[in-house]
Parts: sequence; C-alpha cells; structure tokens
Amino acid sequence: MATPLEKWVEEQAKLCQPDKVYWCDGSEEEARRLIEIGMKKEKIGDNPIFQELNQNLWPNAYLHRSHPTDVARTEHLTFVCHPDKDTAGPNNNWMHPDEAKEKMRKLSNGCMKGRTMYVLPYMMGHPDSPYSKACIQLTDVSYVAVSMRIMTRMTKKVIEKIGNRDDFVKGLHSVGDFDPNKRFIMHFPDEHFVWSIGSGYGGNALLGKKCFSLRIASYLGLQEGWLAEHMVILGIEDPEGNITYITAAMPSACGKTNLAMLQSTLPGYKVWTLGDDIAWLNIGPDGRLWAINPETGLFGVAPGTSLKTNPNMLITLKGKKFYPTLFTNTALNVDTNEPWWEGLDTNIPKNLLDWQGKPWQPPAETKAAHPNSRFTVSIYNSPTLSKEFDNPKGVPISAIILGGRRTQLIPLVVEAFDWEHGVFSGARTGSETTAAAIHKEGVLRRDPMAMLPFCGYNMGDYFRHWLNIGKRLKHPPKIYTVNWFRSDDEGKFIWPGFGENIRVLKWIVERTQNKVGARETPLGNIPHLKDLNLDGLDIPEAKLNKLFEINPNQWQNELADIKKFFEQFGQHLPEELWQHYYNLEKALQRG
Ligand code: SAT
Ligand code: MN
Repeated sequence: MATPLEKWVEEQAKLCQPDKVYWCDGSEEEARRLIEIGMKKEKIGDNPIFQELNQNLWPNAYLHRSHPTDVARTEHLTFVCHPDKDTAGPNNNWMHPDEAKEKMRKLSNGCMKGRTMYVLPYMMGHPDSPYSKACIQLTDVSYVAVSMRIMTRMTKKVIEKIGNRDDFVKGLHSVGDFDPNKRFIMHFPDEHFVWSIGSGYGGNALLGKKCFSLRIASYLGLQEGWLAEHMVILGIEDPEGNITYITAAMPSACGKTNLAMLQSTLPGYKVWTLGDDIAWLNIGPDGRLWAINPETGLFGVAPGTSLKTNPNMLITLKGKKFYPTLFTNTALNVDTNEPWWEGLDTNIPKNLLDWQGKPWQPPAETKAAHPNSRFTVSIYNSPTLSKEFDNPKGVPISAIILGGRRTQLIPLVVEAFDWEHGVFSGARTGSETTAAAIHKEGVLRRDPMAMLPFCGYNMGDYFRHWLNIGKRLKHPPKIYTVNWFRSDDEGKFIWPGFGENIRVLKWIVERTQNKVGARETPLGNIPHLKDLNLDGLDIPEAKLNKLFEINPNQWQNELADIKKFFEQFGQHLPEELWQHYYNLEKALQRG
C-alpha cells in the first residue's frame, strides 16, 4: 500500500510530467553527483547550472548564474491563500485557494517535461526538537536540491518520520520557463502547502525558508501558541564567560548576517552564531522564551561582505567542513577563477565577468555582481557557531532587538518600557528598502518586526498574538529598537556599525542584568552616554547627541504615517497599540 506521501508525490508527478522522479537522501556523495549534473547536463539558457570555482582558494565552491529576470523575491507575485481575504489581511496578496489552485494546475501541467523531479525530504529544526517540522519539497532543478541540502537537515529519515501521516509540510516547485508573467508563489496555510512556479531564486524556490518557516509557520504559530520570526539568534559572551542569548529582527539586507557573526571590537566580548535569518520562538516550561533556528545554512548578500565588515563570513565561505558552498550572481575573476563582488576588496580584478557572464570594466552603469547576489553556505562552516546550535531545546532569550534602516529620526538604540510597549515599537518600525526584493530602493516602508512580506496572516491579528504571548511569559525578554544607519547632514552614517555594534549589544546585555541605568524619553529608555563604551571611537559629541536626538517637529510626519499604516488593519489592530500611539503623540508634544 502506498503511503500518503508516496501518493502525493505520484499525483504531482502526473501533473508535472517529469522524465524521472528521484528521491534524494541528502548525502554528500549525492550532492556531488547533483553538482556534476548541474555542470554538465542541466542548463538555464546557455549557462550550465553550476560552474566550478578555484577549489584551492574557495574549497567546494561553485558559481550559479540565474535567469536574468530572476534575481530577487517577487512580493507582488506572492499570495497567501486563506479561504477568506480578511484572514490574509492588507499585508498580503490574497487569492481564493480554489482559484489559486486552478491557476497553478494550468501553469504546472507538463512543466517538468524533459527534467527530473527531485523529492527532497528535510527537517526544519533538529529532528529531536519538540519544535521541529518534517517536510517534503519537490523541485525540478539541481540548484534548488543542492541549496536545500545546505539550508536544511535533509535526510531520508524524514520519510520514516512522516510514515503514514498526511499532515507533513508540502512544497511543489518548478522553474517552469522562467517567464516572469507566469511566476507565482502560492501559500495554502490550512494545508501546510506551498506551490511555486517560474523562479529559481532563494526565497521564491527554497520553500523551507521564507515560504514555510515564516509565512506558513507564522500561521501555525498563531494556532499553536508560538512565534515564527524573521530574526537572527546569537549569544553574547562577556569577559566573565557568561553568555546572554538574544534575537534580532531586521529587514533583508540591513546587516542581519553581519550581526549574527559579529567580530567584537571590545576586548573580552565574543559573539556566538545560532542563526542569521529565522527564529522559532516557543514559551518554555520555565516561562521564558526559547529560540531555535529551523535552518542550517546562511543565504547571505555577497556585496559588502569583506574581511573588514564580516571576517568570520569569509572564513565560513572558505571553510571545508560541509559540501558545497554556492555563489549566485556574483562576478567572476577570470584569471583566478574566483568569485568577486563590490566591497570584497578595493582591487578590481583586471579580467572580470559580470553576474551575467559578460566582460565588465569600470566605469560601468551596472555593478559587476548583482546587488542581491548571494552565497549559500552551511552554518557548520562558521568559526563562531554556538555550541548550543544543535540543542533541540534551543536557547533562552533575554532580549529582542527590532531594527530597521533609517537615515533620519530613529535613535541608535531605545529600550521599550515593557513587552506591550515593545510590541508597539516593533509595530511602528519603518525601514528604507534595499535590493533583496524587487522594488524601488531607498523608499521608506513600514515593516513591523521585519515581517511585512513574511507574515502569513492579518498583521493586526499578529500584533494581538504577540501581546498574548507576552501575557503568557513569566520572564519576558526586554525589547529594543536599533538603527545603525542614522546619517549626518552630509548623508554619512554617524555610527561605525559592524564590529562596533558590540558596544550597543553590551549595553543591552547590561540592561538585562540590571547593571546600568537609562534615561527616559518619549520613545523609551536610552543609554546615558557614560554607560556606552566608546573607547577608541572618534565620534564628536555633537554627532553622538544626534544619534539619540528626538526632534518632536520631525516626528509629526512620522506619526501621521504610522497612523495611516495602523488604520489599514481596522478592527484587527489591538486597542492597546492605539493607546500607545496616543501616549507617544502626547509625550512628544510635551517634549
Ligand atoms: O530570498 S530570501 O527571502 O530567502 C532572502 C531575503 O530576502 O532575506
Ligand atoms: Mn531574510
């Protein structure tokens, strides 16, 4: 008798009509075979799927060039298909599940002809964790199969774990013909099912990542009483050897990965990495909030990554532990066969191909590496990997950081008065857009908890869910907002960022230990400058003050914009958040 899993795979194969169905076991030997296939047989246009890079300098590394129109997440083609629109909320594109399936069935009919359907069994979370989920993705491209081996725990054991159950997490993915007009990423939360066609790009195609671990998992979390968040997880070790665990939410390409692997500039402090993108947060039996990272890989933005900005990442990328490491849409140094991107070093190689494989020389109108070019590498390669990474229980969280990219207005760090005020502070967070998704760069958009593109249901209800979680926590983490990007009158960032951010983390840790005081402002508590270790930094006092300036006049537009954002959620927006809004308005008037 066929299991529900076997039946499901068979049905999808009937629809997509691949030449072959191949069940992956997740082994290294298999990954090597898939890379061979991707180098020799499978193609995108005229390009092979993989190209081997210099194995001496970049062990196990391969270059992938995507279809030129397929370089980032496509939020306008991403739908959350609840039976009713209200559940999806104004923060999601919505389509009725029946209509969405009809559309996808038509597009998927025969979409895998001439290709192999890979069946990928994988776990999100450690297999022994009470919080982990067993998943299956189908895909028709080796790039996705190999990427999923890096990003998740892919093993045949998942098939045994699923056994005769039919409630496993399902993903059906095909690159189709890469036609942007036939590209859709559809989520069916009630069925734990994601159906994606037309794109091979990370967040559109690695369905365990944003699609399941955030959009669908956030909805599961609402039903089951936990949170799926767009957050890094890290441990901060102080000179006495105590480790404090925190999470931090920031929109894509705001330095989350750099934060997760931060190289401390303060003697005696060290950061341990647990995750760079997604955290699942559960209330433990002790009444604290516990975090696991459901992933095992890092899918980071390449441009800007250097020995100066993130030395640990370069060590990770050159690590040999886990096979393979992928570079997507970076440039290529032809003489040395190495990947290259803007910001890697100051020397521009003489003989360079851009991300599409065309000769490139400065000055040029476009960048050599695509601004959203990425690396995919195992977290096990990281020299800063926390010893708790594989602990099925996760780590207890003492502080939550909610960040955004704001060149004006928002102070370097502010502590919320309590959990509820923290939820308000997160809910009003805005960020200037980057290249991680297809939209205009540098435009302000509200992005609460960095979850706007990833919350799989009405965000008004999401805020209510956060408030409810807070009520159930005996020892809630403290909540902070940070902004590394505030700029001076010449448009230059005031704060040096990167490794120097440890100075802000140190203050946060000391606040969670009640070791330092704070100054109350309308936005929340900010540091006394004497408590912020600024040794060796050369920031004039006037600029330091500017980092923490709260200008009530400038805040008038901001308040109006927050109000407009909140109003969209109508009755779904918790009354408590309006209360905090009016409190802030009044406090700013008082100055
Ligand atoms: O493409 S992903 O969504 O996986 C990466 C990102 O935008 O954060
Ligand atoms: Mn992300």
